[in-house]
Amino acid sequence: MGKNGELLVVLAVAALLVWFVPVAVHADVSKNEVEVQSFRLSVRPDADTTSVPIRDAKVNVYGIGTVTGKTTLLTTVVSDSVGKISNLKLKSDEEFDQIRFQYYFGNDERGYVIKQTDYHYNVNHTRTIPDNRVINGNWTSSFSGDNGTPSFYYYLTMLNSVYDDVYGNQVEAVEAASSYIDTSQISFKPIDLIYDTTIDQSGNSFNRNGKGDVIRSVICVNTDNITDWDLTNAVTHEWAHWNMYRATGMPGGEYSSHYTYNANPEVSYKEGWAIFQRHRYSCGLTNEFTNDTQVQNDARLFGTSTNFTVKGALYDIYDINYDDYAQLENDSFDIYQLFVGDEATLSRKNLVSEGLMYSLMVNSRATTFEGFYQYLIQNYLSGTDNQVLKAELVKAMAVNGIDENGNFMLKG
Ligand SMILES: [Ca+2]
Ligand SMILES: [Ca+2]
Ligand SMILES: [Ca+2]
Repeated sequence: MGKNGELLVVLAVAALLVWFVPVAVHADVSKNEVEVQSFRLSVRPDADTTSVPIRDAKVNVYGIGTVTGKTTLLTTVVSDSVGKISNLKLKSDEEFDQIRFQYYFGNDERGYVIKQTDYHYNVNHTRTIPDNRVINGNWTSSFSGDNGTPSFYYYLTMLNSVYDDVYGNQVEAVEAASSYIDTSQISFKPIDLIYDTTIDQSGNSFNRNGKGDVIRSVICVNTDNITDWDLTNAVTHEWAHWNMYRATGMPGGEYSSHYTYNANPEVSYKEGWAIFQRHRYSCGLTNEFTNDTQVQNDARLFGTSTNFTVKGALYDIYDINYDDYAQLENDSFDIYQLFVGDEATLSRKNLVSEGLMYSLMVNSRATTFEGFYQYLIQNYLSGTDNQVLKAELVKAMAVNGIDENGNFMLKG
């Protein structure tokens, strides 16, 4: 090859380089791909209110071709504990120039916030994909439409967070207790929450046979509940009914008030359990004075088959004597010292104790407080080693007017 020939080869190689480099770059930003490095969606009703992320929630991610008119589902994921989805490299057969994030208020594991038509509430956030085909950022929006005002969507977001916390706490508690008690019979099943302004009922409820078009067990949260406190109380109470129903077949049931005598002790137990769970979730082991001493200070409750009496007795099995509270009542029994005993932080004791109570509720299959109590005695306090602790339990129950067999002393 002569000099001219070599020059031609060099030029040809140079031309190839010039030709290939742009192609390689073009392949990196293919118009049928997108990279979601990080995306987070938060909801607020107005510019003056702090936004809330939609966390631990199902998210459908779509690619939309505005020219082709085609929408393709790219993936379905669950947002993390701060409402974020991240590190996704997504591809479609079609080119697309927009990306849509469809957030639901729940996930398959715990359930969703829905209407009584069984419609699953969701919100959509659509963005034009930038030239580098990378999505990265946090967005805050208000949503409204046929299904609600901006405030309503904000309450849906709060309800999602509350339910996420309640569910997570229960799962964590059972896990924490699993070293000390048999938890093999425990599983969690999802249940949806109906939050719907068209429901005509004053309170919240657990409906084992469904509600409206929903013909499966469901929880109804009244839409008058709009604060974090009210939503938490509603969810913890009805969630407790759902879990007891799964374990024992006990549905909700009629009662006049938490203070009135129930001829059927099953009513006092299942309602007392749900009130205990609601209260326990907010106050934990450090129960307040008025609550801890409620039963002995109210003649309607002491020794009588009422919802509050059972709640008080369950709380005393669970709570610990600590600091100033040790002198409040003659209750030196607690479930933690029976099953564990080792020192731990208050929050650790709280979690383990809740897991123990939940496991006893499930394992006993009890339908009355007496059944729960007898299960505890027969399985864990009948040995000669345990007579001191058993005597402490008997004393603690006597504070509530419950006898050594777990029966109401006066009326039950
Ligand atoms: Ca008490
Ligand atoms: Ca106690
Ligand atoms: Ca107590």
